[in-house]
Amino acid sequence: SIDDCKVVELPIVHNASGNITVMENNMNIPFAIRRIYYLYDVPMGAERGGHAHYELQQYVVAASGSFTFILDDGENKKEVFLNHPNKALHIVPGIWREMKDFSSGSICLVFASIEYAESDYIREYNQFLNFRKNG
Ligand code: T46
Repeated sequence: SIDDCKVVELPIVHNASGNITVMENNMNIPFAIRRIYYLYDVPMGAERGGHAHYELQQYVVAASGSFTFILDDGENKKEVFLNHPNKALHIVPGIWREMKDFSSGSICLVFASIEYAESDYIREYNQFLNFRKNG
């Protein structure tokens, strides 16, 4: 459910010349990373997402700027605002997501548990509700 989608604080290695945050399999991420992608140059007012995944889970980070995720498990919805590179949103499988309010120059960095496969997408909201109810 959306209660399993939590914002996790990532460690910061800080010194006078700046910060480093590390994503390392089996250290600070609860799945093995199989793919990384990032959204950028998102025009003002654009909305993305509008789908769920059967298997994919993700850690999502605002590497720069900010944006909002709307998460929906078929029963409840919540909005999560991400605006700092040391905060990761964990999205578990089977969650409908939409994204909005990308700030100018923002970068949405995603660590993903599986390779890209269109067959892992649910792009029809009614099909998503049916999947949530009946598996
Ligand atoms: C999510 C948000 C944050 C590929 O060819 N390979 C890939 O790995 C990905 C992610 C996408 N694509 C192609 C497939 C589509 O033709 O890029 C196009 C747009 O993909 P998608 O509809 O997945 O884009 P978003 O930004 O709506 O969603 C993506 C992720 O799929 C999604 O899981 O949480 O980024």
